[in-house]
Amino acid sequence: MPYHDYWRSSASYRVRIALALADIPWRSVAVDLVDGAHQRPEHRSRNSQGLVPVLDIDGQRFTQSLAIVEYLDTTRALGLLPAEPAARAHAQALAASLAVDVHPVCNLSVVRHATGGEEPARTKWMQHFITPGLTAFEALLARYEHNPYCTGDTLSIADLCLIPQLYNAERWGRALHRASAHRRGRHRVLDAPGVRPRSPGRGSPLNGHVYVHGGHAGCRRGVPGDEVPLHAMFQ
Ligand SMILES: N[C@@H](CCC(=O)N[C@@H](CS)C(=O)NCC(=O)O)C(=O)O
Repeated sequence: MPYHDYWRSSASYRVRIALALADIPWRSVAVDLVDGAHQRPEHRSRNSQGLVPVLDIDGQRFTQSLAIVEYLDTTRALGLLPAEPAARAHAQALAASLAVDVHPVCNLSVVRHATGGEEPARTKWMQHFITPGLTAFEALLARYEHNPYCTGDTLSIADLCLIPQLYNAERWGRALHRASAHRRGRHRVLDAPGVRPRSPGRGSPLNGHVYVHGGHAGCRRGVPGDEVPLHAMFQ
C-alpha cells in the first residue's frame, strides 16, 4: 500500500496511527517537504494542494488526513469515532481544535511566509500558536474521564490528533524547556514499526512518550510521577 508521507508531518502521523490500528500494511513513499518535493509536478499530480499525506488504498487515492482517518474508521470499524451523535461531535471538535485550527498556522509554508524561516521568529511563532491550542484542548478534555486516552479506554480521533501535536510541541518547546515526553496508557499501535516520526538518517527524534492519563494530557520528563500538564508545559 503506497503511502505518500513525510516523517515529521503531523497529518501523516495521524494516518500512520490509523493504518497501524487497522493492521493495514503500508509502504512509505517519502515526500521530502524540506527539499520541496511536495511542490513538484510528480506530487502535485497526486494532490493538487501539494500537501502530504496521500494514501492509495482500495483502488482509490485519498488526501486530507481527517478524511482518511474517518474513511479507515468507517471501512475497518476502528472505533475512532463514537456512533452517538453528540459524543461524535465532541470527539470531532477535539480533533478539529488541533488539526483544523492549530496545525495549518504551524505548517512549513505558512511559517516560512510569516517569519522568513528565521530564528528566533520561527520558534516564537510556533509556540505562540501551539501553547494556547494545547491549553484549549486540555480544557475540552474536562468533560471526559481519561481512561487512559482522551475520550475513554481506547484511542479515538482526538488521540490521533493529539499525539502528533505533542510530538510537534516537544519539537518546538524543546528550545525553552527541553521537555521530553512520556506516555502512560501505552497502546501497541503507537510502537508499531513506522508509526512514530523517524528521521530516515538519524532514528527517532523522540526520547520519551506522550501521556494522556489521570485528568490531563501532557508530557513527562524523567522518572514516573514527573508529569507536566499541557497548560504548564510551555509557559
Ligand atoms: N488538512 C491537511 C493538511 C496537510 C498538511 O498541511 N500537510 C503538511 C505536512 S503536516 C504539508 O504538506 N506541508 C507542506 C507545506 O506547508 O508546504 C491534512 O490534514 O491532510
